[in-house]
Parts: sequence; C-alpha cells; structure tokens
Amino acid sequence: MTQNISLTRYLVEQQRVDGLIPSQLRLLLEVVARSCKSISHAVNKGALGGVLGAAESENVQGEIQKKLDIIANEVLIEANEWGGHLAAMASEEMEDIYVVPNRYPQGEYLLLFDPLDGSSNIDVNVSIGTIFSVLKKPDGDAAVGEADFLQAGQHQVAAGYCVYGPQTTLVLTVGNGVAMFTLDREQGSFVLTQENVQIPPDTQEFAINMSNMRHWDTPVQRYVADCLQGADGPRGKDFNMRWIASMVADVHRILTRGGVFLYPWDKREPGKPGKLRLMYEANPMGWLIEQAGGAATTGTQRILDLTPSKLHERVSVILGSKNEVAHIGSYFSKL
Ligand code: AHM
Ligand code: MG
Repeated sequence: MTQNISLTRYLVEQQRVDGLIPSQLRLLLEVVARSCKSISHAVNKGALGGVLGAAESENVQGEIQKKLDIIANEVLIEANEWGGHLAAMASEEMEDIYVVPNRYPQGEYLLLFDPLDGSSNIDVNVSIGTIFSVLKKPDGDAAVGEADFLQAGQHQVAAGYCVYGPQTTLVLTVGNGVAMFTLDREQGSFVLTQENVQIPPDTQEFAINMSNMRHWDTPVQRYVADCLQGADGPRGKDFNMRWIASMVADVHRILTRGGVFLYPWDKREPGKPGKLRLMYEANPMGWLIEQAGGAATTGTQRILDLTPSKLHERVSVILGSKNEVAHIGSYFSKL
C-alpha cells in the first residue's frame, strides 16, 4: 500500500509533474471528493439519519426516487455550483442541465453524475456509489446549453466513482491510469491505496442479470450458454458468476480482480438501446476500464467512440477484461 499520500497531494503532484490537471480541474475533483465524503456519511447513517426509503417523486427516467438519490444530488449541486470551476452540471436525477447561477463565476468544465447508482440496494445495505464524468465546455462565448454536453466519451478529461461499501473508495482517472483512494474516517481524507490499477486480460467470471436471459439477443444468449457449460463446453474452463445490481460495485470488483460486466440491449423494450445511461454511467466506467487495460463496448462498437444525441441516452454495455470482451464481440460478428 502507498503510505500517506492524500488525494490533495496526488492531484497537486499530477498537476506539477505531468500538467494533466489544470488548477480548475483540481479544484473540481477536490470538491467532488468532498461531496462523496458527505454522501458517504449520509449513507452510513442509514435508518438513524431517516434517509432510507422512497421519496414522493420520479426522476426523468420514470423511476421512483429514493430519499438518498435526492440527498446525494443536492450535495453534489450545492458543493459544486459556487467554486467557479464549472459552467454547468447534468445528473441522472434531473431532466435538464443545471447551469451555474449568475451570482457565481462560470468555469470551463461540465460535470455529469449519477449521484447514487444502484438505488435498489440502498435500503438493503448493499454497496452503492456515485459515478462522475468531466468534460470541457467547447470554446466560444455562447451561453452553455445541453448541446455542449453531447461529446463522445473519448473527450472526457476526468472520470471516476466512489463506492460506499465496507470501505468508501474513490477511484479516479485523468487519463494517466487509474488510482484508488480509501476514505480514512479518522483523518477525514481520501488516502491513495492503489496506483496504476491493471485488470487481468483473461477471466473466468462474468456479471449479468440472468433473470433477463429469455429477453437477450442471440450473441449474448450464446456467450452465456457457452460459459455455463464450463470445462465441458467450448470454453474449456469453469466460470463463476456475480451480480451485485450496483454497477459501481460490479466495476470495482472487475478493476480489482478482473471479470466482465454485461448489461446488454434486450427485447423487453426493443426501442431502448439498453438500461444504462451513456453519459454518466457507461462513459466514465468505460474510460476507467480502458485506463486499467480493459475494454468497453456495446458488443459491436467502442463505447467511448459514441457521440450522444441526448443527455439521458441509454446504451448497451459490455466491459471488463480485454480478451474476454473481445471474445464476446466475436459472437456479435458471427451474426
Ligand atoms: P440506477 O442508476 O437507477 O441505480 O440503475 C442502474 C443500476 C446499475 O447500477 C446496475 O448495474 C443495474 O441498474 C441493475 O439493474 P437490474 O436491477 O436490472 O439488475
Ligand atoms: Mg445509475
């Protein structure tokens, strides 16, 4: 373990050594991390803080919001709006973008987030997390609008997540590999606990919601059927399966020990490209995975190459160990 390097020091060193983090971006990342600390405290209080259960509202996707979804969204907005580092924010929990109010200076960055991913796990005390993606506002004097956000994932300048599990861990990339920071509750700061995270290229572990099996497309059906045959089938090896139903926790496992995660398009709602959202779920996770040596695709296309046409666009997601993701891709090209 790397000793005594706080997130602040890590960011300062990245700024100094590689010039990867301009000062506005450093401030932005510090503020996001501070917000994650507040969300972590609220999550930890659980029933004692009166934060469990549903709120009386729906989000733009028509999903019932949990109290903690709303709390986490407010924490991120309030912490980030006044620092002068942002032009606007977008969230899974808000239909429209949130432009930094006129009373504050406007910065050059755009922040997107899923304030609390894995909402179905909140009340049952299973890991959940915050996912975030940072883009630069395109140059020009025009007022910031939704169109400024519609950039392919390859243009992200920072991305990460914070998982609220047995430990609270912040995972970050600024395009120079992946670093993990564990929240030291006594000091109240994130401490660097792993640098240069690398995903093993091969794996014998997959993650998918098997209850949707009958709805999947043929390539996914065939891939999973081959895995389930284990050592007796065409893969010649046994597979293990995990499904936490929190993308953050599933991705964290993959960054830690490899594996693949699939939330593919399925026939339940054929017009919907997938369940997960491109801009604040698939893009940041896809970039983290690539930065750790893995791959992230829709089955046929690299996720980071996709240009979104709307803020809350959905996408089919297959990510994780590089060779396994390529192998899954071969089922799509056999079609
Ligand atoms: P959410 O953003 O509303 O929480 O939904 C996203 C979550 C992912 O974290 C997870 O991978 C998936 O939904 C689980 O879906 P399902 O309940 O279909 O297994
Ligand atoms: Mg989510």
